[in-house]
Amino acid sequence: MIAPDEPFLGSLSKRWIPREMITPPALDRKQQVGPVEPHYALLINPFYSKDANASFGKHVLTPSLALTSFAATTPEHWRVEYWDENLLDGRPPFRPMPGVVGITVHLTFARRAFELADWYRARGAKVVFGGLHVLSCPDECAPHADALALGDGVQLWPRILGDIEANTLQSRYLATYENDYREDPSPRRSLLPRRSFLTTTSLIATRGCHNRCGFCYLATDGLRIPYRMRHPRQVVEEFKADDQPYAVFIDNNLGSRRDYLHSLCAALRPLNKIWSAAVTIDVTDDPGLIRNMALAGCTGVFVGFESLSDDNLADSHKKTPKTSDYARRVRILHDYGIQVNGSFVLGFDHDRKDVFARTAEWIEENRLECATFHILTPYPATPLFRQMEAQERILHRDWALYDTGHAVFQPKHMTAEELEHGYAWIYQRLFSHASIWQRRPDEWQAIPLYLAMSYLYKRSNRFWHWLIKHDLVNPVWKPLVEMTRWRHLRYRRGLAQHASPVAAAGQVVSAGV
Ligand code: B12
Ligand code: SF4
Repeated sequence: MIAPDEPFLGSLSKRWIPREMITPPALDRKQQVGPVEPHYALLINPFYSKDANASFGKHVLTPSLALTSFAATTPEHWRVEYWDENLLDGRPPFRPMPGVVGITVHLTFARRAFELADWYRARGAKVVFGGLHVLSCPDECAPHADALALGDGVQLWPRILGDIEANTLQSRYLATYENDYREDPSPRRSLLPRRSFLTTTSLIATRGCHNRCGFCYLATDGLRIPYRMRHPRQVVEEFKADDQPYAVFIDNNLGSRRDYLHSLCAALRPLNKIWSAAVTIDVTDDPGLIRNMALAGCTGVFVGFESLSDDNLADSHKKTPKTSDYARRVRILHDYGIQVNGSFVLGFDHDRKDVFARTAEWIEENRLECATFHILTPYPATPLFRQMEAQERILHRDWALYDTGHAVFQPKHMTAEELEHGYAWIYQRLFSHASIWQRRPDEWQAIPLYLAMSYLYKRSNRFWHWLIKHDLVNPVWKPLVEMTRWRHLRYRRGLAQHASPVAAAGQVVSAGV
């Protein structure tokens, strides 16, 4: 039992973080550059500051598809390069100077995106922005770019490049997400540095979500993403083509349409590979689906529980089962050998100072292998932002701090400082030796692997930093991933022979993002 006031009884130890994980590489203002290569496009994922409380591993688990998805539509006579500043290889290249620089912009790294854009534009490149922040705050982005892509980049990118060639570039381009998702080409994963990510196979099978929670970016004004699915065959082909044993689905909610997930699982099963995905907990309404997921290689799910208070969930308009039934549903997943990475949002209006102790206790009691915490963050242009603004509770608009690790609004039943302290406490609690041990699997055979994984993921930020710096993430993790796959295949063979779940073999790869 954790006392409700335990998080506030003492001070917390300061977490280690190297400078290069909180400060972007410098851009030399006096730098001279050579001539521009007109048909060379450089695509940049800008630097963002990391949170010392969480695992550095999550940033190199799997890449975002923001840039590779539309890179696939680049005409053949263009040369494309990809640069992710978060891989700690320094600032993006400029020799030769790209004719076009495409940058994805989220609110947390908008400032860095603007700095990069100003730097490249001053030296002759055309800069194109796209991504979530461009959609929610276009007027803030416009002064820093030659063109804004508002909406689906897959449709817009070839048009933009064509207009650059014809010298008819417009300042704004607009595309909806109404089109047939099955017509999109596969993302161009060959651009990615393979050694730098645990797996380069970020897959996406569906777009949108059947929910519309008030705090989610999917509720952004003007953003309409109807539910769309790729053909299971396309997903399978992409998985095979990238030749990795493990994939991470980055869909908002892979379980939105259960009939679809059943058919996707049937298509994935013969691959004998493993994967993880984000789903809502209502997938457990259908235990047959959970069984099929396990048989198809699912080793972990990332579940947005958000809160253990029904009132908070009702306020957010999240359609979800009662929280009193969450524990039973977690057991269904565990029974089929599927790890649960629970995502929790802290600071809702019904949260009091005991929320941190209560949440930690529930996670330990139900032996969630992993948990991710977020301070409630009102993203601009969402219903939550409008509500907070109307109530004069927004503390500032420094978007860099809208990273779910900072309190940017006035919580109802505690101070902003208490919310940040509780957030740091709960991470430290869940990453502690005692908590890791308490959540160990029942089967003793599974314990050594569980401990190895937990310590590597949760307590080894120095090691992660070293792996990232030396491009060793994939080579070092690959044997562990392969070991997990073998164990999972053995488990699946047993499961296939029984109508009911069989004892889980214990997994290694942590679920989701
Ligand atoms: C993969 C992922 C990650 C990865 C990689 C992140 C990275 N920046 O490299 C990891 C695990 C590291 C991560 C971390 C975090 N993430 Co994240 N992540 C995602 C996830 C699951 C998938 C992103 C993706 O690939 N989408 C698919 C692509 C195809 O869609 P897209 O990005 O919108 O791109 C399309 C268009 O926007 C456009 N486009 C985009 N960029 C450009 C650029 C140009 C030039 C053009 C023409 C077009 C264009 O074209 C694309 C095709 O249509 C999303 C949720 C989601 N499903 O989108 C969350 C999401 C982006 N993450 C989010 C958050 C909050 C975080 C964290 C802050 C969480 C945390 N506390 O740790 C961190 C920190 C990252 C940060 N500061 O930005 C939020 C962002 C909310 C917001 N309003 O900004 C999201 C939306 C999740 C959510 N439901 O809230 N994340
Ligand atoms: S269920 Fe998840 S992805 Fe869907 S709207 Fe709610 S928070 Fe967003």
